[in-house]
Amino acid sequence: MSFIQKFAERVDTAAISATAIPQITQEQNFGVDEAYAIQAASIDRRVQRGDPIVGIKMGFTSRAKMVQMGVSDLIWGRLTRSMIVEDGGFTEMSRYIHPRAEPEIAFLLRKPLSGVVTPLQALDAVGGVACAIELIDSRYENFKFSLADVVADNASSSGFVVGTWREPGTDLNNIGMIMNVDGRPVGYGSSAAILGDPVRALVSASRVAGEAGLSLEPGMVVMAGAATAAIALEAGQHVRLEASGLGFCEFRIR
Ligand code: OOG
Ligand code: MG
Repeated sequence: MSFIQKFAERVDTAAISATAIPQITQEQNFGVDEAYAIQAASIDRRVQRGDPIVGIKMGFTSRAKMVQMGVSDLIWGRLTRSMIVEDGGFTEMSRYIHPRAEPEIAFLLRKPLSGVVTPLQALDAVGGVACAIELIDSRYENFKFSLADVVADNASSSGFVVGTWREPGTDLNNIGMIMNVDGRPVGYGSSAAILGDPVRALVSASRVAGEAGLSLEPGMVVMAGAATAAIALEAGQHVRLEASGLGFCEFRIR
């Protein structure tokens, strides 16, 4: 078995069993290209189990996130169907190791998108925009990793909640975002923190998907990355994101 397959199985097992593992780069050093191969192989195991890819997520698209995690390269991961958490619904703490929530913007594609595009071309492929919360849950102990580790671990992604889709006409470059936990505001940000405009995250998503030979299809979702640092979660909490002009989305963790 190649080391790609070995580590793909390792991160996949850690994810499905919600068990933390040591950083895999401590065992064997590898680069970012190999890390994406591990990610692809680990997600392929899920797809084989009947859990299809429903979109992609961008990560480290804001300074706040780069500073929080000490990583300064843009990364991406794959979203699969089992990661969907219903807006207004519940998710189980037992599914996670040490989950965190992030305020994000999501795009719903109405046309295929792949390769190098302009912001206008990217927007032309969009059928809806919404506020969204990503649940991240690094499979590594203490939420500590190198760039290659986190890429191999599907960019820490473990779930996502999307609010009501709106017409894509909405200007996205200065959406005020407030994260509330149990009714108390715990984080503030603006969508401007996401590469200056979340549409740029969509442009990057198109490029990286193209490079990976993955085509983003109509109906798929692209998550633009967090506008603020992530918030650590505890069982019993109610998490709600309010986004000016985009309404809100929320879930409970039990
Ligand atoms: C990596 C995932 C980063 C974002 O929105 O910036 C991310 C991590 O922080 O564990 O999802
Ligand atoms: Mg995120």
